[in-house]
Amino acid sequence: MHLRSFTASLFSFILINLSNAQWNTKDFMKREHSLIKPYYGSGIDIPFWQFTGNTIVTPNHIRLTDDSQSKRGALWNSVPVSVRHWDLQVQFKVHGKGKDLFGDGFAIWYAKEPMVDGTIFGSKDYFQGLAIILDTYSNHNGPHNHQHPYISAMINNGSLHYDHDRDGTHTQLAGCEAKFRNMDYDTHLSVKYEGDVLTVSTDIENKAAWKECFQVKGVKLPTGYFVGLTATTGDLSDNHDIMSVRLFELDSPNNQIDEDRSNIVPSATFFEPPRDHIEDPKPSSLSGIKIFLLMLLGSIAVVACVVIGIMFYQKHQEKSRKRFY
Ligand SMILES: [Ca+2]
Repeated sequence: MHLRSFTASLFSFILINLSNAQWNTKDFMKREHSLIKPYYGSGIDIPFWQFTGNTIVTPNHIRLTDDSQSKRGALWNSVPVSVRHWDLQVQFKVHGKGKDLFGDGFAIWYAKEPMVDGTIFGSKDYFQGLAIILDTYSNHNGPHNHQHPYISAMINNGSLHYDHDRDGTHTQLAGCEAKFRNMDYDTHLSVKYEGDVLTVSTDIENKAAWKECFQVKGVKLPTGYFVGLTATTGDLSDNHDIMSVRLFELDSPNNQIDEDRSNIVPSATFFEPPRDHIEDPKPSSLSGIKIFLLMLLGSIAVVACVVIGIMFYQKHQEKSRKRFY
């Protein structure tokens, strides 16, 4: 073999391997589902994205709400996600003047219906899909088992209602506390959906590493839904800023051939038992009967004791009388 052709074949061999290596790379970013700065002033479209409400576009971030009352902002990807396994990474910043009182928070969506106004952090209730909720304000005045801010996941087939009064604890799959507010450095969240396993991780401690918030197995989501980010303020407020969104396509686990998921309904086999499900005190008929029966038994026992006591006393008296006479 000539040195020249040998060099050429060696070169092509390296090239083929390089391209193979590239195809095997797990982190394959989908540009049509990603949002990377710089952004341009409002009025100019962002490719692949739509926004509504009070959303403000600046070169460095997209502000879903500013730190003022009764605002709502939404940012939705206009291309449905066709990949089956993905990792959605969001760089965000939630900050404001409030030291103890702030809200309400924001939500990251993988939902059937984008751009629909509603009551769940700026999108519709009874939705179909997945919501990752970053709730900064605790609406629940009763006993809470967790602190806020709190990150939780909800899967909905369109039939479930998100209950703000209980901070969604009755419908959440899982959750974790996460102090992501008013940080000087960048804060990140990863929503990974790979082989029916949903994993939510955070990077909010400036360590440039993911820390698992929770993982739930048995989550079934269809393809063809939309990625969205929405936020609201009410009486309390915060700036809810999105710096970037990146969706990476992941290889299917074990490289198996995936079934068609385009027409399934979202479902989850595992729901967390409601942790704050402490009912407000109200009269219960069952416990009323129980209390009545217990009191009745108690009275009978007391009467019986008194009667037996009197009988003993009388017998004792009789005995002592016999002794004296
Ligand atoms: Ca809340």
